[in-house]
Amino acid sequence: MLKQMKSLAGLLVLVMSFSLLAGCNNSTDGKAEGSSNTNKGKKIVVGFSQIGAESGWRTAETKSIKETLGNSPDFELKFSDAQQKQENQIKAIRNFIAQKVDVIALAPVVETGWESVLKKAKDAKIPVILLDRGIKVKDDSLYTSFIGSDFILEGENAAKELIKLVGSGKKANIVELQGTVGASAATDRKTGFANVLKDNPDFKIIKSQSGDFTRAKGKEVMEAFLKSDGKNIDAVYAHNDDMALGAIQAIEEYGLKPGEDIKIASIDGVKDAFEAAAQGKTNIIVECNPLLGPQLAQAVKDLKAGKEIPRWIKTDESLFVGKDAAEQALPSRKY
Ligand code: GYE
Repeated sequence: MLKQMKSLAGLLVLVMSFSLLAGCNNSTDGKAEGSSNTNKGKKIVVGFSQIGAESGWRTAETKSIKETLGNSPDFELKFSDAQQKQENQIKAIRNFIAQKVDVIALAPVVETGWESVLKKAKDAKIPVILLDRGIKVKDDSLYTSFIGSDFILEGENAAKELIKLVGSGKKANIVELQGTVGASAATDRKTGFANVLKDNPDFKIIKSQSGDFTRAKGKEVMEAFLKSDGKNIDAVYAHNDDMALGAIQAIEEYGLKPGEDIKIASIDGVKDAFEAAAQGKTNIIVECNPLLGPQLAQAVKDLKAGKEIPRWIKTDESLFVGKDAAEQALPSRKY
């Protein structure tokens, strides 16, 4: 009996301390979420204005930032999704300024139109870090740093690989699926590709239109291209994988074989594109790394510690051509 009572008491103590612990955890979590006072002076508050969720790439970027900054004891992340609209991003930045965040991270949907809101951030002494896309401003001091890829190089690499694949003595009619109009990622990827084509006049862009970086629009535009130019099309250059994946569907529905009858090159490196490449449905993947959370976290920490951070923080990226390369890389793809 005594033995039983003892173990019952032991159990009670255990249960009580457990619920105490759990209660403790809950209340700190609640406070951390609800009021900023608890952690003021400790956590670095970062306001992130994200473009939207138009592509697999962007979803991966959001996840990386939420995982790195959202789960860290060093940061408090304020996240805002602009649903592809610049006006929403401007509103979000104004809110971040009003909330006196420590740093603003901005993934700008387009290149122009940022001057006045960024001037407000500068006047409020809040540094702005650009993430993944660039902007055009007369006053370079309106942002501190850009974290992201070299889109011109990506476009050049896509063109070089496509020429190699088709054969440099051959001719090819190419259709281009552009990204969002006015986005640096679209403008520069177009420029890079065109740079290489200038020296290879047998490779011509016969049609070029925006598919807004989405799968649905990529498919829609490709359907129109096939309707007007059909079997005359030798290759597709898509500014991102999602549009290429839409194009693959359109080509199949048209009755041709993507990756064989029509060669495909695109940029990003999302898993779905690797899966399509492993099946031979697309040919060239130029990687563009969306996992920018750790680099953003480091840049913000350095900035707050008074260190100078590079004007352009680049990411390591690779190229994948053909079925075998895709198959080999697939198991280790992180996004
Ligand atoms: O390639 C595309 C996304 O800005 C680099 O935006 C980014 C691009 C990316 O929607 O998939």
